Amino acid sequence: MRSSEESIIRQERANRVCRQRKLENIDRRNRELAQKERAQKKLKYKSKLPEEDSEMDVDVQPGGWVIRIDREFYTVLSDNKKLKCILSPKLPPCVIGDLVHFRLIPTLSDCDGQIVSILPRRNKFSRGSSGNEHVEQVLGANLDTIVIFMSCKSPETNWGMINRMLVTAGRESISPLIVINKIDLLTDAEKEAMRSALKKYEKQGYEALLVSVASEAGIEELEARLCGKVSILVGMSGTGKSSLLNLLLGESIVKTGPVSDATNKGRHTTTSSLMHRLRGGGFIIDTPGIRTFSLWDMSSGSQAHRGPHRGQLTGVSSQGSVSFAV
Ligand SMILES: Nc1nc2c(ncn2[C@@H]2O[C@H](COP(=O)(O)OP(=O)(O)OP(=O)(O)O)[C@@H](O)[C@H]2O)c(=O)[nH]1
Ligand SMILES: [Mg+2]
Repeated sequence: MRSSEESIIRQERANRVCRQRKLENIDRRNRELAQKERAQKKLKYKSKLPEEDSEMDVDVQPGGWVIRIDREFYTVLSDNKKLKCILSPKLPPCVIGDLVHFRLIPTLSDCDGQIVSILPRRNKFSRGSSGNEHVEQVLGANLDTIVIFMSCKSPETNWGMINRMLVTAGRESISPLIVINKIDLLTDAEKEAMRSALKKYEKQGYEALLVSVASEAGIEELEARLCGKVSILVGMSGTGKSSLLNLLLGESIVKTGPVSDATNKGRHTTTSSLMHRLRGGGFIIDTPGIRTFSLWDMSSGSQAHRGPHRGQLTGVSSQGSVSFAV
């Protein structure tokens, strides 16, 4: 194994320990807060919201994990409970995967509380927004794996998007996993051609899998790679991200939709990102399909890839072909 890879793995392990400690601290604080709440239950709540400045110190606020975002509401997983929160107007928007502190506000009628701080992110997966690529859109934070989820047909594999996502994952030192779905639609010869296309990536140290959610080919191996990790599923609409999720969860929880016959493209069935707990351990985020993935932060300093695949990938948008620096 290359030494740069070893150091990335070491770093990832250290990150995971660090995150585990943060979660343990959050659990401890939550228990302390629950004790306080029990003691306060006998007192009547004030009808007005407390001023934010008069809150308890942030260290004793309960903490949790942002697992869903619906417009102005954030679902925070805390102590195995899902709480609906609004965001303090003093904060920038949260993203899925953010670790946050919040305060419970029993006087609010349509939600449980308010997020009052966001912990520093250990990494983030961003793109240039589809409307304006000079504006950053963070798709997820505090991640172990980016699952670049494409289909081989219906819709066709977008190699340029795969390459740009690999570059982005490398910059943030997040492990990428290329998954090509719907291999049940390929002839044997087409499967072979796809395998050899992926070999180019594997030779450079990237992991790649061919799967079929429909026939469940390759799904066991994919599930094993996701086990115990925080992963995000990203790719074009219609590639089968939500179908995979339903298969992994063992029930049809997430809405899926057919690919358009006219355009061979997905219909953007999933409209908001949502994090799910995997049966074998770990979490996975289903995201809405994306039309474009433009690299975020093209400044010269960020051109040097910081990830395990430093400087190797050079071709970023050619259809069906990739190029690597020797
Ligand atoms: N043939 C075949 N079809 C599949 C497979 N996986 C998913 N599909 C179909 O592909 C279509 C799109 O699936 P979805 O799971 O909704 O795709 P998605 O990536 O979540 O799409 P968005 O939510 O729009 O991003 C559905 O009709 C699925 O039944 C597969 O392995 N083989
Ligand atoms: Mg979907």
